[in-house]
Amino acid sequence: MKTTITLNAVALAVALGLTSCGKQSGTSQAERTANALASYVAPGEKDEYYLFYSGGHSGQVYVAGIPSLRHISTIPVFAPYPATGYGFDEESKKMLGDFTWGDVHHPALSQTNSKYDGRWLFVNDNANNRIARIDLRDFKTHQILGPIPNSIGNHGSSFITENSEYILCATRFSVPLPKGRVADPKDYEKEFNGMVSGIKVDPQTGEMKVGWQILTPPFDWDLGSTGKGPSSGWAFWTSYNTEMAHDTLEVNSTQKDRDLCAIVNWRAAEKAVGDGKAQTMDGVPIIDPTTVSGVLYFVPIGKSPHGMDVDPSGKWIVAGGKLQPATTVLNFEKVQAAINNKTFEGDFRGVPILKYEAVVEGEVPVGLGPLHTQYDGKGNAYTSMFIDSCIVKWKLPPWTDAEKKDLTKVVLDKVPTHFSTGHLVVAGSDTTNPYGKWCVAMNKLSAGRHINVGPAQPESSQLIDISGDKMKMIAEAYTEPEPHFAQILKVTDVQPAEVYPKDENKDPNAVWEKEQTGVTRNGNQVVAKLTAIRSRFTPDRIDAQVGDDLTVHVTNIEQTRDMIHGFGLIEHNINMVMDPGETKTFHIKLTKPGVFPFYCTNFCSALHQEMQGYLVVWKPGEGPSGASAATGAAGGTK
Ligand code: RUQ
Ligand code: CUA
Repeated sequence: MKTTITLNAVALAVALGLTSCGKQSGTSQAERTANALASYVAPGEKDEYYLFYSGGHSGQVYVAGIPSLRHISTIPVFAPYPATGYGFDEESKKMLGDFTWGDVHHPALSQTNSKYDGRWLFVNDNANNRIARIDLRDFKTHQILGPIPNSIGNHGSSFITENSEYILCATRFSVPLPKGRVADPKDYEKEFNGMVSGIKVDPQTGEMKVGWQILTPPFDWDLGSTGKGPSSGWAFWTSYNTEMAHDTLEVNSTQKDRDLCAIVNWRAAEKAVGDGKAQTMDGVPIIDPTTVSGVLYFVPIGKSPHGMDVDPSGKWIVAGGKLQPATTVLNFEKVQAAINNKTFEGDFRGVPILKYEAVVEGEVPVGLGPLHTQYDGKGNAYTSMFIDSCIVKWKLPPWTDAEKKDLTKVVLDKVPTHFSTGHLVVAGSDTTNPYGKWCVAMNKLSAGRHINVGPAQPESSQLIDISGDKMKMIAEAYTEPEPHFAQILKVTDVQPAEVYPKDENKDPNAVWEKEQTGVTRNGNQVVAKLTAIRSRFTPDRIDAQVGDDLTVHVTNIEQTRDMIHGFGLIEHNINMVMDPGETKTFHIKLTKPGVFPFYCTNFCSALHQEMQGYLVVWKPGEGPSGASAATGAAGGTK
């Protein structure tokens, strides 16, 4: 009951736009000018950083520049995206499988020695239990792994280990396992389980596969992060349903003052599997922590915590208690000592619970609704406040005795945000060497701070300069639904390709010369191989018949940057887009007779409009037939 009142008060505060962080600053003319210049990137100049932010249930990843906050590019991941032809050619269709959407939450840049190595970006799909890998060589999705077996609600993910050995994931939901087994939700505690998954990443190629899993009680695992330095080999997750409620979670999962968070020794998990201590479920080695010790520990954290973020030194782990006006700081050295000395306060289903007082450094009174914490590498932490709508800067330990006695003293600064900040990101926070300088607040509500676009409002991102003692709100931009976490990468730390070099195109159906192009028939299999270059397709005519299986391979033989061609086929729901040097393929069954123009969908030259051709679908038995006739029908292009 008490909780309901609290939550209603929270909702009211949000609705009224009340914040306790003080008045909006930065409005004097001099400040406006300074802020404008700080984020201004003049025409022809470039941003200094990439901001990769999750697109939530749009299923995509968006790329913006910092400091301009301009949207630069969309990377389609879990949903078709006609603008780049994603989800129309055979390869991307196969990656998407049966799904046309996903729910992207937490992007993770690949790391070597706990620093970004500029190779890959991994993102999770909360909805369909998948992980995708974007290659930063071409900013495209190259693998979608999943649905992951024995995993439901892949939200506590994708957390990358210090040398990209694993993507670690924890389940938001619990179900009877293996998937497909049915039990009554009333028997939740007995029949349902959650899971922590270690997704193994190939160090050379980035190719992912499911490594192992750790069975957990049916808590709802929330956000987490991975260790480094002293906490190397460990990972941490909060949970918000230690009550193991299965209905009316708003009330029933907020009963306890502290929830059990998970401390996972992933190196020990890897070793346990190597030592044959796992049992297989749905093809995956599963570790049961009630019988395999040293893999999983619990620690109580108040109250309904959300983020759990390891600082750049690897020593401090900060959890944000959604319903407690404080962040909890764990000291990993104390965690290690508590494990070694068995300083436990009992166990839950055989998993030791670390004694709270033995591992906690302090609770910092940051304000209402602390969610996520980021770091600048200079001893400061920045916490997003969902209810107070602000970012709070505070000082990490070590603290003086006076500070320890009164931790309000370590709260250094607050800057209001608009409104209801979810995630925030500080450039490089999850590495040992944050770039610092910039923080981006990702706000859930923009509440009409923009020109009116009807009842649905965009989310907002706000750029905050954190280079000085006081944070400075610099700029604001609006984003597609719905940004969760983001990563910031220095532009000079990645080297994307400008074209696909011809000699690296290994597609067996790539064609580069006119003589290699054409249309061939084998039974009812018709194969067309086309080149695309400003401003023509060769051949520009494909003859086939109703009932044929048509496969079309198009190679963009340009080797000039940004010379992109599309292949849109009228009334067949096909739009492929080929970058310079790229070959793409689509396959369709021809079901209706007619003459169907195809055309280049990506503006490429003054004669782009002329870049077109015809697919002639004859009735069965009509038109040119047989291989030679079909080839000949390429009509003068040979
Ligand atoms: S969660 S607003 Cu999906 Cu990242 Cu914290
Ligand atoms: Cu090719 Cu437009």
